[in-house]
Amino acid sequence: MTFTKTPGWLDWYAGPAKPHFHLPPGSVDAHCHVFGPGAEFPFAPERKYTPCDASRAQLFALRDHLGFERNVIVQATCHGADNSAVVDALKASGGRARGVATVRRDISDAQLQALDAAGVRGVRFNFVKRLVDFTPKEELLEIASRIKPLGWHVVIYFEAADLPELWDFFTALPTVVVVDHMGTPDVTQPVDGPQFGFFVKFMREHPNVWSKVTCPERLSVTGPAALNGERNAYRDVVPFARHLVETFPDRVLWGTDWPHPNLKKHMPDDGLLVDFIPHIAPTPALQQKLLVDNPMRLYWS
Ligand code: 0GY
Repeated sequence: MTFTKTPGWLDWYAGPAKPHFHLPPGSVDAHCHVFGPGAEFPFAPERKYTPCDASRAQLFALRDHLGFERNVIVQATCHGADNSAVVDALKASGGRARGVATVRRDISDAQLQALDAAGVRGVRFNFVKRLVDFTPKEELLEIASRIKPLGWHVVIYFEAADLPELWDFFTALPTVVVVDHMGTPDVTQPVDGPQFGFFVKFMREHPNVWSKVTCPERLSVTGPAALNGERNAYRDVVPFARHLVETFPDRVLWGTDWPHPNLKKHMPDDGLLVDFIPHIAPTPALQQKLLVDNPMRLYWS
């Protein structure tokens, strides 16, 4: 099957810089995706966007170029609840990738077991309306209760404005809960303002909640421009990510978000994204937790 990309689609950047920052040995890119290839793994009929292809081989080449050891591959919404492309990548990774799937309530126990055997360790519940249709909360709670015995966790993706309304549902989840992209703060608001303060409270009051300190390229208003010739792109996002890394050092994860779905203005250089890390995790001890210890505990133990 051939697919036509969504108009205005930005393809991932093919010539990333070599990072200046040297990742600690064993680092995990804990949020990335594969797209198709569409001819092999068709995109889902219910998708809200049609991306370019981004194959497992291209992901693994990026992993090696940047200096990562492992990947956590998150099911992208353009594949709906058909996890074949992720499972294929996990199986080809030689144990160096784990996955986060999207499942519906009609999934059988045998299918869950097969996903587990392939390396899936979580399910993603997506509340971003431009990406998915609404799924009833009781269906999600049922899924959460079925994946809990497998030792899996739930990844949640939502927009900051929706956290108050979703709070009761999130706090009822019986597993570890991993928030995508810091709960998508508006970074023009103060880091100690009410919006981000509410997210910090969510993490502080619930020790089962983790956050990915990811997607500066998605959240930034100042953008990728460097200041004073330094590699300090996306600097308006730094205080938010750094606050979480320093406050909850054992509950943060980092990832590239390659191949960066649905960016409208620019496509980041993944090498420069890696150079963002020491700005948000300024000490070797924090870097070790963020990049190695935390993802290994959640995905490989
Ligand atoms: C991300 C962000 C986005 C998309 C998806 O699964 C997806 O389609 O996650 C987005 O458009 O904000 O985490 O990759």
